[in-house]
Amino acid sequence: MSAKKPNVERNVTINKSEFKAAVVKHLHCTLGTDENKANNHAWWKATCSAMQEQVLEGIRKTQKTHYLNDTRAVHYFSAEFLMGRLLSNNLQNFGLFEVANDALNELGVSLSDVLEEEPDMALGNGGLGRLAACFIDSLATMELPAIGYGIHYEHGLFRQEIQGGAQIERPDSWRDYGNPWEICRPESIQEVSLYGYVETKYGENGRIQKEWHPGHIVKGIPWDIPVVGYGGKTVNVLRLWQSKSSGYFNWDVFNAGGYVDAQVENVQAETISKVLYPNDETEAGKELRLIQQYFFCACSLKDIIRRYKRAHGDDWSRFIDQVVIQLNDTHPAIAIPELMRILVDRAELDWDRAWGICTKVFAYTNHTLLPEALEKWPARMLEKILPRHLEIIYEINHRFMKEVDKKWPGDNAVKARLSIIEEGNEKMVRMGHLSVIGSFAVNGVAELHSRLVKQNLFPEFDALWPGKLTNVTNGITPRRWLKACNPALSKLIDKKVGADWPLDLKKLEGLEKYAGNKTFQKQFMQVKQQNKQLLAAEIKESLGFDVDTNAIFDVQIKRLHEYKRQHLALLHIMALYRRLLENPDYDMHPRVFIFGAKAAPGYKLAKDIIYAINKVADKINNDARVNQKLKVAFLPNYRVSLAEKMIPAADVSEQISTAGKEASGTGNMKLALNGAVTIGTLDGANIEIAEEVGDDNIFIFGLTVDEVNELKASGYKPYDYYYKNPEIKAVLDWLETDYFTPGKPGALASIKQSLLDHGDQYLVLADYEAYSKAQEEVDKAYRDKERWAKMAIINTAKMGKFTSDRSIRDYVERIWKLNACPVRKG
Ligand code: GPU
Repeated sequence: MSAKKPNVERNVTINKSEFKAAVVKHLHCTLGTDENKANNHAWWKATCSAMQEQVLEGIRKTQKTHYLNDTRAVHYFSAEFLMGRLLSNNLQNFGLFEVANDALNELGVSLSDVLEEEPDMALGNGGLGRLAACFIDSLATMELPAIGYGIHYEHGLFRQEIQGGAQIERPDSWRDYGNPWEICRPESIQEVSLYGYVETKYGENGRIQKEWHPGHIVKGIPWDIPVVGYGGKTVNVLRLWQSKSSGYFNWDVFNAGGYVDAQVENVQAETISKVLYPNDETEAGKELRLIQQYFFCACSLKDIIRRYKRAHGDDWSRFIDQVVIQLNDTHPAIAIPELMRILVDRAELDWDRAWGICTKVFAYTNHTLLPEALEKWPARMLEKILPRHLEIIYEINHRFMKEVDKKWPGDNAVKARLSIIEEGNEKMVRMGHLSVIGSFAVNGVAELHSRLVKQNLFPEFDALWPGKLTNVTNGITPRRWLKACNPALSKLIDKKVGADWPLDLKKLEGLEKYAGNKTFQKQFMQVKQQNKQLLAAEIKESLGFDVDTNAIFDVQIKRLHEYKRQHLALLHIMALYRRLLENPDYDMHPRVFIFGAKAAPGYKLAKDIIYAINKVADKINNDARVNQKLKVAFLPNYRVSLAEKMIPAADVSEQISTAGKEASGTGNMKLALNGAVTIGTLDGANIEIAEEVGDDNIFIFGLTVDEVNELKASGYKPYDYYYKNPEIKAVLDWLETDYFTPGKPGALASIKQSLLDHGDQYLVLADYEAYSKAQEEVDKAYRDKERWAKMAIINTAKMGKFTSDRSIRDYVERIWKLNACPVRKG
């Protein structure tokens, strides 16, 4: 094996016949079935169990090594981890993919069919959750001591069905038939308090003591998901907490004959980890969500402290050397007052010492500037659920306000802006402010975004603590997002630059010298063609129609949000349709527009946009006048495993958010890595992608951040564009007819309304013409086969910067100060 993969030293050696024997053993002894009866699902489970033998050995060795070396570790706190499927990834990372493939083959089973049996582990909404998954992959690959902490949601992100064009949400049940990867750790159960009141006591030395008398106690049960690094040496874990009632029965009620009533408390406790909130970049202010956040933070902190005390007893002096906690957005910000509570109320450290520890342990990543996504909790809600934490937050704020007064004496306006507490009708606690104040480092996720965080979101914090606010540009794991999802391209790359690019993505630059080479161009585009055929088959199976694989595959995949502007793409599609109807000879290369997007269930306009895309698609796909040149495919239930099929097949990557709104984007990186050319705005990481590939290899259009601000300041009037541009007028008016929704005129009118009467917040109409022109450039470029092949190759070649290994290296060197801890055999 090591001869085939020279640069990856592996810790696992198991051959085909041993793998076969292990699979059969698990089929018999774990699943109680046999080769003749087993269906693909059983084969999947047996294969996972065979892998899990290797995985558990890896976890044991890793944990022992970390313990013996008493390592400093990063603790990645995130309410979301969007892991997707694990079997193929674990096989790849252990270097056992071919072994498993051959072993199953000999058993008369197809590995690719077996892989399709695995439900996605969708414990996240979108980019933020997938970033967490890429980061823990990189951490394990780079042999860094790390643990992910999150929530063991029983139901992950909803499954999307499309009925009559509209999104319907169905519950996701990733563990309905058991999950072979997770390991329950009852020995590490924690208890978490909620509600109740705070008692103030006076100690002997006059010291004020606070005691929280909770009203409820719930149990947190840890489930460990293995995180296998590439090479199979380090296997870290993702520890997810499941909530349970602390006493299975309330015996008093039970004995009084209230058996059924006693269950109510159980149900309430178990509700905490029941379901993932499906909102992306909006805050609901729901009590249950705050409880979820506190629940997993409190469990995780107890877990960290238990581990620390095992090595260091009650000596807190080394805590900051051993522990760093990264807060993935503000969702886990409540961990800051929780650690203060533990240190001050429980460990009885004085406030300043406790605060000194806290502010050396936490670091915070901001993922958005959208005001509706910046978390704020009503002080009254905090007081009810976490009364002691609210007191601690007030104390943190009180001391912070004194610091502000030193810097800006008597300036009440600056105090109001910087205060953790927002005064108003209802007092609110600003979790972003708490996070900045309680952390030693704060980062945005792309250069532009981080600059805007400093300039617009937290300008005074930047002045107060120069250097605290910084940038770490996001990244993606090339193991999942190229090697595993695009085996044909991976093999072609191996031949040109060697096989170690998954660990050193800059090696892809070695492809650049072949970008103009006709033979290589042909090979590269042949791989693309193959991948397009696979996606075409998926479209046929899922939607029932054929698409021409010679057409441009133009892909927009991401959560549905107005700022991401799927409706800009839609208006352009309608315009192309109209141009083709008006002029059947309208000169364009055939194109298939392919979408994947879930809308938050309560986000009306987002759902309307999905409906409109599907209705327009129906009409176009069935209109023989145009459907040789134009097709639209909305693939339902967009998720990680579907992304893995769409991304390798994309020619064009749509990254068309309003400048300043997309913090980074990571789909942009995945698509470019797989040889798609971006059409995009100067937003988020698009800017850095453009820097890498060069202006000739990307289609940039539209307003810049400065131009957006100027236009808004000068009073943006969307009606001007409507009256000035007849195409805009025609397509917007078209939405109001019943052309796309026979018998239901006006069914698509809300989109027009939002763009005209509600002010077009995201400047869709202002950018329309530039977008439409850029699309003509795309069309022209694609028709020049050599030019396009060269562009596509350069995109792949220049994505080295965007490996999540580089992001993690940035965090490690500039923020976490961690050392790798190699795990060896034995
Ligand atoms: N992001 Br806040 C989410 O996916 N969900 C959220 O609730 C928030 C941010 C995304 C950003 O929109 C995207 O630009 C970024 O690439 C990603 O987080 C990871 O940083």
